[in-house]
Amino acid sequence: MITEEDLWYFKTTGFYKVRETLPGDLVDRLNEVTSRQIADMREPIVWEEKVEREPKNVRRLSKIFLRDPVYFEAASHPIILNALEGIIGPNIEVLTNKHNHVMVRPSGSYPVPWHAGEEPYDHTLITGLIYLEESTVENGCVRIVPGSHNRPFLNPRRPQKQRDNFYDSDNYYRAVPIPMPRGGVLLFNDCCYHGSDTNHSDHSRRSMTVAYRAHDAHDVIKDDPEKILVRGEKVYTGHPHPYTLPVQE
Ligand SMILES: O=C(O)CCC(=O)C(=O)O
Repeated sequence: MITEEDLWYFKTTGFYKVRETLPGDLVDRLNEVTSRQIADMREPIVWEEKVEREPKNVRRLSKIFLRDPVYFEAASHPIILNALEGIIGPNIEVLTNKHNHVMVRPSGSYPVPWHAGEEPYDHTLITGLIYLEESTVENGCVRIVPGSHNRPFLNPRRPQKQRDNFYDSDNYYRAVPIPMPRGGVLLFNDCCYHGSDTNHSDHSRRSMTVAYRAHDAHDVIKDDPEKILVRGEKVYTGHPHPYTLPVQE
């Protein structure tokens, strides 16, 4: 569980680095499955270069929860859910229609341009980055602009285009790099601006990206196929519609 002090920092900066790491054997299995998916070039894939479709050019594997159960095992690991429970409460869902991918980031992989995943007025969405490999400044670790989830100005959520210069942004000067160990888990408010630099090493830099949200207690329809409950229950606390007035005596 995260402490009150951790929660204050999370609310202020927008991110939280989980202290424990996932078990080594789970990370090994994630890597074995991922290596197979890359070798087989199993679609859907986002390519580094669309013209050269070969394993060394796999930038991102999409829809991972349909590929192998090991990805869901990692995404719903108690180490992650315990931390999330301290942030978004006991009823936690994983979204299958947001993120749900592995960033492979092969050697030379071009930057992830600065962006914020959600508008700051949206229902809080927490992004979980689960590291299959160590992430360093050299191999293009994620950089987050602390506090940017609380911005009071309506800047565009995606101020850059896909191949824009990573350094040509105010976000670069405001951000902090967040190196992470193999098996590490980084949680952040998806409204934060974030991005990652070119992978300057000669290895890949793999991480899973997962979207978590508190179950919406006001939603009447509970069987949304794009939301999987991973902890707690689908409670309903809204006022029923049509609203029935109390019977007058
Ligand atoms: O770690 C990275 O390279 C950036 C991850 C990210 O922004 C994403 O997967 O949407």
